[in-house]
Amino acid sequence: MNIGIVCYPTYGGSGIVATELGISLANRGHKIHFISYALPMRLDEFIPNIYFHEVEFSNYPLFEFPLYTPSLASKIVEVAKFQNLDIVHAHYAIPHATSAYLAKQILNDNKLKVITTLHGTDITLVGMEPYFLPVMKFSIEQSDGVTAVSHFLKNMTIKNYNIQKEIEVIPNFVDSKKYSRKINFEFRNRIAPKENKIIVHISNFRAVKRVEDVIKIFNKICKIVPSTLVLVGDGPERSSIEKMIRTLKLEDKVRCLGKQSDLVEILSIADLFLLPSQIESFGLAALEAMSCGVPVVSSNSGGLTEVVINNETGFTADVGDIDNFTKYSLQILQNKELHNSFMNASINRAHKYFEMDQIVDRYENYYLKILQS
Ligand code: GMT
Repeated sequence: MNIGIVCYPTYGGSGIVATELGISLANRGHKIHFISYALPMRLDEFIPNIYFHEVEFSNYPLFEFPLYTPSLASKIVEVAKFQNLDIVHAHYAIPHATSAYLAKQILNDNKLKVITTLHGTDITLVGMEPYFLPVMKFSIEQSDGVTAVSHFLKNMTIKNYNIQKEIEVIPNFVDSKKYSRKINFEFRNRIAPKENKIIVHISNFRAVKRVEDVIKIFNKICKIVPSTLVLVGDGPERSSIEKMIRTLKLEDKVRCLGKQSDLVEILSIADLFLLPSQIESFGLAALEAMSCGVPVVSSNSGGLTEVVINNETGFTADVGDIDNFTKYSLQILQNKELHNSFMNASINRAHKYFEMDQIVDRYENYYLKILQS
């Protein structure tokens, strides 16, 4: 198949899923055309069957804001026409599903199918704003196929947008060959003293991730168990988080690494992964940690409970319940037997239910179904 993938190229789950899916489909012989305003993050080497088409947009002085939606639609029209696309797969609805709809109308080609994958805040937060809602509802309903990354997100979409359309749940995935525990001891000893436990948090440091809670929980843990906190990622909350670390005098115990490309090396040295988000439609970072054998303590909101199984692969707690997050974290860090059991259960769950090949099969079959519709 000739498949156009429209995604955000930045450090975020939807872009990562789109890129890994595209690479995997390209390895299966499909021709994949990425369409975005910059090269997606994990697409930094030449891969046969993968092409990148950059969306350019005007900065003409009359426009106070960049007009991405029509520029993207025009680029989709061009790529679909000259590369003979069968499918345009839009990851994250805003504005990708809208631009894809527009492109299909312009092409007036019923054979071209538009598939939209809903990822998270496009439904749970941003998409609910009154200035987006009618356009989102319309764009989702007009897509030839719609998938959501969790049952939670599917139900929320139906409820919030009153959508009658069938939504297929295809969960996110992990490449277990890549995401497996490989400890680099030299790196481990550079990050923390030998006797310390290592706690990791990875996110794009937005308010929804509640990174402040990570610091509050760690501040309690490190008073009981010698430990080091490793923070990976960057975003709007980073400066205030670093200020909080200084105020609490935790500078010696917290490593703020910023954006990192080799997450496996970092996850492989972790004893615990913390994800206290306000809401997650799925929680890809938790799945990648589990695949590397790291027990996760997360909030019990949204789709996280479809990934992290309470008292089996880790623990889940109410959003903002710092005491319980701390209690559960300490249980894992202080009980080797429990840690090992959660570690094995995490690896098994990641591989049994979320293995890349199995999920990419599901996307491939879904494409075929929509093409025949
Ligand atoms: O919605 C976001 O925060 C952005 C989005 C993204 O594009 O990075 O993340 C969402 O999609 C990921 C991939 O499907 C999910 O693993 C994340 O849980 C989800 N984020 C939220 O729901 C907050």
